[in-house]
Amino acid sequence: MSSKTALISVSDKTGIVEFAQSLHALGVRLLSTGGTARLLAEKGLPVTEVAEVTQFPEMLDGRVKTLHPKIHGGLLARRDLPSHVAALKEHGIETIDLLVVNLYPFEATVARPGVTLADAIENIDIGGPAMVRSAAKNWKDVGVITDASQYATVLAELQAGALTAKTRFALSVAAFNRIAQYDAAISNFLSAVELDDSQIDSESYAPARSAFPGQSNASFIKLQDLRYGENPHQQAAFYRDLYPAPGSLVTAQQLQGKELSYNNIADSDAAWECVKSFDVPACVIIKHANPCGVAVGAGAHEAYAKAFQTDPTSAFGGIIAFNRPVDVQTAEAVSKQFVEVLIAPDFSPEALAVFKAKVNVRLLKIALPQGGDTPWSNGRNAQEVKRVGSGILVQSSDNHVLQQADLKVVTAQQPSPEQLQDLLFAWKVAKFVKSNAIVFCKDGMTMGVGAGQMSRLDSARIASIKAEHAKLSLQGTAVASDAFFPFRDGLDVVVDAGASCVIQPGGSMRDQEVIDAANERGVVMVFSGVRHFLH
Ligand code: 93A
Repeated sequence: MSSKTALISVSDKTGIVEFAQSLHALGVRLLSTGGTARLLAEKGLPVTEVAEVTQFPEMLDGRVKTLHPKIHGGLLARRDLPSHVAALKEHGIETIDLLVVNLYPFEATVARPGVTLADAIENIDIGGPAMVRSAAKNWKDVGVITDASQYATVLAELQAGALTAKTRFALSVAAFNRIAQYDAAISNFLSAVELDDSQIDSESYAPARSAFPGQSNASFIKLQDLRYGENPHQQAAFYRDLYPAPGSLVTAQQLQGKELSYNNIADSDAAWECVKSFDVPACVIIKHANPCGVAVGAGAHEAYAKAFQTDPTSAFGGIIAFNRPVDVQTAEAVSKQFVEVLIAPDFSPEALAVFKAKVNVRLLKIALPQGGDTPWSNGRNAQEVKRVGSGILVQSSDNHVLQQADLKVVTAQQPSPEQLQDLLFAWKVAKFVKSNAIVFCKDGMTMGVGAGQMSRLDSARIASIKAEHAKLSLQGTAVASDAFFPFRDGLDVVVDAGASCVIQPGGSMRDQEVIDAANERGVVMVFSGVRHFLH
């Protein structure tokens, strides 16, 4: 590849010196922009500055560096068209055969908390994407590198002679993908900015809420390929939002253990979202996306002991989440059971030592969200997406939080303060149980969970069978039903099992029949006014 020319212009300079050295060793002439040229020259490489080629200095604080016919002509000219070749000659333009660009770090800039609009704007790369598009369009004659991960492949082919057409085309496609992703990041960020007139000229204006949330593009970054999907014959990968909500699963740090599987990730999310919803120390144990034990306690240890008691059989191989740091006492208790994933805001060094020997246990540390109101935490990620046929269903997340004041007591009998506590706890848990959900609770712990049944009656029956298996008495329990009882039979089943109070949305045509049944059986019933279907 002698007498070939490469133009190198990179913001992230990782690996660029070694790559340029290898190009130089192959006899490739190096052109470069200011900062990149300085670095390469420092390392002793012969490099020509773009400014020398264009006979124009970089100007406007670097906003105009490569936007010049001498550069774009060299990238866009078709080598097989005599008219193009003649035009190059007439204007003294030399061809560029390889373009190496990575763009101003827009995504990293706007991911910084408190980023200003001015900072974000300054990090919108103009010349870089323009060159990338030129080179990618002219893929038959030009190779375009947009990511450091491509250096090795490209180098290997150049060392073997030249880039193959196949590789050049693949690089072109990757380049357009990168530009699309970059532009989506810009459009996403700017769509979330609500510009206040008084702040238009302010350099330090920090973006606020989205003015047109519906306009923003969803934009994802691949975190990793997964070994397989829900089943071994399915392929899978894990992507994250460009702007993850603080305290969300993708912000987790894995401290130890095997790679997370597809099902681990799905269940961990269910566990973490549920445990996060409690203010007091809580523990959630998940199996197949459903809680099989949820409890609150004086601390993590007590919460775990109670949660485990709900359904020790199902807890085997479960995913366990805490909303408080795991101490050594809790770690020792948990390590007695088979656990797939353990999630907490932190682990004490002694707790970590307990799991040292259990190399397969995956430990995830996730910082609890601190609140805040940034465009990337207040709704953008609060969208849920489900694939159906050749379409997608999108909805805002179910983030309804029931307040005590929202409750409507519909029976003659009023709830005691303890019953109220248990009803609110049961309701909180029911939101995270797949429909139809029936959840028995007492004293801040689940006593029986019926999940994912096509009939509410069956969920109620299963919940009491589970309590029986766990040798728990359902006498005096509070029950939550995620949707209304269409008939009195569901209520009768839970009261027969021992429930003394029930929370349900209400709103059935036969509400009166169900209320009469509750009065007749002498139990308390309250309406929440909201439903928590979960599929
Ligand atoms: O400010 S720009 O939009 N205008 C340009 O003409 C231009 N040409 C290259 N940004 C431009 N670049 C970008 O500069 C590249 O995409 C790359 O990210 C960066 C490299 O600058 P330096 O070599 O000075 O570090």
